[in-house]
Amino acid sequence: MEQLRALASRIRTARTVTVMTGAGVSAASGVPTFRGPEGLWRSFRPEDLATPEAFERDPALVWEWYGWRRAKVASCRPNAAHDVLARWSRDDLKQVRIVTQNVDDLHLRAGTRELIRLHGSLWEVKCFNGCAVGARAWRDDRVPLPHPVPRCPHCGGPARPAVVWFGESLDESDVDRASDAASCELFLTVGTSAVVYPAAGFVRLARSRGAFTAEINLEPTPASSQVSLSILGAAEEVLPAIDQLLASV
Ligand code: BV8
Repeated sequence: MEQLRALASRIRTARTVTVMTGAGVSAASGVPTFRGPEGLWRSFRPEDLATPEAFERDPALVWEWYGWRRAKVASCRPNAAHDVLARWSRDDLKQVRIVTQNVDDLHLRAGTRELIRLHGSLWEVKCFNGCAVGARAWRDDRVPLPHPVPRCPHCGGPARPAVVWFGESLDESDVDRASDAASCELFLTVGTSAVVYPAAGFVRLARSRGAFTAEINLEPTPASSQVSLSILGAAEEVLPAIDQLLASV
């Protein structure tokens, strides 16, 4: 409880707060995490399927995996962790920015303002060949999608999920916005194993710019030794508890 009070008082006094989230924030909604036991699909690790090479090899298999994840997320709802962060992001007295690695858009469904999505969205699609018009992602919420491999409506080539695959660079404007957000008084990382880069590098960047850094995670991570305060716990319990403390004074 002492740690929660310490973090709550830091949040209370900070004018600029940035929260970086990972799959752990959506776990309580029923969305499988990446490295948790339920992260495996069939026998594939995410890193095996979330690559341009895997799509080249077998686009139908990759789309089957993304179809499975879309159906799963469509049956889920934002949880208390998403709701608290969404409310903080709408607080006009404080600049709270949410940066996420998640592609499930549950932060958006919870009403988060100005969400910075580092790795794209399961609900957006773009042209695999990157044709002139199709390179710009479009939204497609249909579950299931009508074809095993959707086509680009502009060039007729295969369409792909508009997510950032391993070995692909992130969108420059998202990285710039996330870097700006790392200039803050308090940087909080929640529900991430902190192993995927460049996302895992932002806590160190924030610290190097003088931010007080903190972590909320079910288990220790490589970030635990980098932050000033590491709280072991479930996001859907710890965030509402901190929110209560903030409201109580
Ligand atoms: C790139 C979209 C330029 C797709 C994703 C430097 C060092 C080492 C490697 C690299 C490096 N730089 C680049 C690399 C390569 C690579 C990388 O980082 N590899 C890792 C595996 C070592 N990075 C890239 O390829 C990036 N691109 O760098 O481009 C370049 C290119 C080539 C070479 C050099 C440079 C692109 C990375 C983005 C990939 N796309 N997602 C899709 O979703 O299909 S990443 C994906 O995995 C997620 O978006 C997320 O980022 C990551 C999963 O991590 P988490 O979200 O943290 O989830 P995880 O399951 O791991 O952990 C959950 C945690 O929550 C656990 O700790 C658990 O205990 C906790 N938890 C569970 N329940 C709860 C909880 N906590 C609280 N409450 C709970 N209830």
